Formats: sequence, structure tokens, C-alpha cells
Amino acid sequence: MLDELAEKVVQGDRRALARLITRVESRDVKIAQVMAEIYEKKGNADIIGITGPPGAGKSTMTDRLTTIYRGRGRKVGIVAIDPSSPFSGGALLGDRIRMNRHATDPDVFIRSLGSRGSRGGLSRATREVTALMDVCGFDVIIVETVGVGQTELDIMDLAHSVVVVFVPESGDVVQTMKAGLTEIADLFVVNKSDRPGADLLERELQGMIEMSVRCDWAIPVVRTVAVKDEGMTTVVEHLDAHRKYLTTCKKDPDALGRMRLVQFGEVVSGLIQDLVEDSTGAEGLLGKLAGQVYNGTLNPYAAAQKMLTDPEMLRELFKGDGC
Ligand SMILES: Nc1nc2c(ncn2[C@@H]2O[C@H](COP(=O)(O)OP(=O)(O)OP(=O)(O)O)[C@@H](O)[C@H]2O)c(=O)[nH]1
Ligand SMILES: [Mg+2]
Repeated sequence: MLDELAEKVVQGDRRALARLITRVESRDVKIAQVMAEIYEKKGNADIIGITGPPGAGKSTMTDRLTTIYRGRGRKVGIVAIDPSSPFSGGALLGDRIRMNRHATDPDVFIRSLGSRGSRGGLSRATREVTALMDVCGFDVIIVETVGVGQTELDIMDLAHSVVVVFVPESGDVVQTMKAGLTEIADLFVVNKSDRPGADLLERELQGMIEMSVRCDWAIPVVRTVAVKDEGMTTVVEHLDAHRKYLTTCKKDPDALGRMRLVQFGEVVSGLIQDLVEDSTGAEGLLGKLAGQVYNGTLNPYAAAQKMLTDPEMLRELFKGDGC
């Protein structure tokens, strides 16, 4: 029996989608049940991650890519993630301006996710939001996230294809991250190539790719000027090729299974975290335990051990929450 709102999302109702996403963000415990039921209704959306330093042109690029995909008749969902912002909801102000021309398109759905509400579980929230967009009928989902390698969000666990965007001045970031970058990226973009230094950065990235051990997929490097729409179709062509590679080359057969296990662990720990947080103010054994942690009379590890081994406490934790 599907939740009424979820039923509407399956039928492609955007307003229901927006409301269900709000429930994801507020960590409504019942959302796990909804996710379990709609999971099989997921389509086969392409999830594209766009990441890179602040101001590299990620949103501008997302806007241009959206135009290209819409031109192909594909419905586009956009998730703009800003871990530093406590605000969620519509698009971030700057993005609203940059993506203005898509604002009235019913086949483009833009949503930003901040850190509030997701209680640190930003990666879980993002995964759930992309799944809901997929269920709602969006074919391409672009996840924009700021920062390279230092975010709590592992974009490569979420997206099928990851675009790492740099600007000619990004040499330092590239030097510090080095090999780590080739593990994250499926495509490197040197944006703002209208500025000096693009050549040098491109060579550095090429050098890094040659040194990397990843021989199954040759990471392309594309130079773009997103504001002038230069190089954007090349980016899309490489993304198409990468998607094709993923479906035909069957990569590492273990990889998918491992990803599912990571997700499983994430869901279980997230659910328990939500339940623990919801129950700490309550009466009973859990409330008492939380009180001891709060006072410092019991350390968090000892308390966790106690909670997970005491059948009474476990019963209290899981009582009738439908998950
Ligand atoms: N010169 C030049 N400017 C660009 C290019 N692409 C984007 N910009 C400008 O760079 C600024 C930042 O662009 P955004 O698309 O907001 O960058 P972002 O990476 O999404 O930024 P954050 O989300 O704040 O990290 C804007 O003023 C853009 O107009 C480009 O190719 N060349
Ligand atoms: Mg942006």
C-alpha cells in the first residue's frame, strides 16, 4: 500500500515530489517505508555529478547541460547541494538567476539541499531525492556539489558519471589532490578557458591521468567556456560515452554489490540515528541513558554498547515506528 503522496509522485506529480522531498529533509521516519515501496519503481535515470571548487562555473554548466538535454526531449532534475548552507527548499538565489530560463519549464525540477534537516545525512538525503526524482519521471538528474575531496558527500557513490570542474587557477587544488582526483572523476573540465592558464592546467591533468592506474576508462579532459556555451556539447558527448561504457563494459562486477552494501549500511545507521535522536527526550530507559551521556556520567561508546545489547532498550527504540 503506497503512501498517497508517493502514489502521486509515481504518476509524475511535481507538487507531490516537492512535498515528499520536504519529508526526506525533515527525516520523517516513515520515509524509509515509502522509499522501500517505491524503490522498484525507479526508472533508469542518468545521475550526473558536477563537482569542483567554489565559483568554477558548476551552476552555469548545469544550466547549459539542461538546455542540451531538454533539446533531446529529456526531463531534467537538478539537485544543488550546499553543505555550508542551513537553507533548503527552492534553488539557491544565484542558481535561480543562472537557471532562470528553466524556471517555467515543467520538465525541469530544481531543488537545493542544505545541511539543516538532513542532520548530517546529506548523502542519504541526496540519494533519496535523486531516487524520488527518478520515480517521478526525470531522465537526467544533475547533482551539483561544491568542493573537491573535502566534502562529506562522496559524489562518486551517488552519481553514475562525475564531472570535476576546474578553472585555469585551480593548479593548487590539482597538485594537492593528485591521484585522488582520478578516482573521483570520469570527466575533467577546464572551465573559464577564456582566461590564461587553461593550457597548463590541461597538461597537468593529462599528466595525472597518464600516471593513474585506472585503465578501464580513459578520463577525457575538456576545455569549456560555459558562459559562452563553448564545449558543452563535447561534455555531453563524453557523458553519453561514459554511460554507454558503464552499461556495456560491466566494470567491476563487485562494484555494484559493494555500492548496494554501502547504501544498506547508510540507511540502517541513518534510521537508527533518527530513532535515537527522536527518543532521547523521551521517558523510559533510552531517555535515562541519554541523560547519562548528557551529564557525562556515561561515555558515548559505553552508552551505544549498552543500548544495542539491551533487549528492553531495543524494543523501546523500535516501538511501532513502522520501519
Ligand atoms: N569568464 C568566465 N566566467 C564564467 C564561465 N563560466 C561561469 N562563469 C562565471 O563564473 C561565476 C560563477 O559561476 P557559477 O556557475 O555560479 O559557479 P559555481 O561553481 O556554480 O559556483 P558555486 O555554486 O558558488 O560554487 C559566474 O559569474 C559565471 O558567470 C566561463 O566559462 N568563463
Ligand atoms: Mg553553483
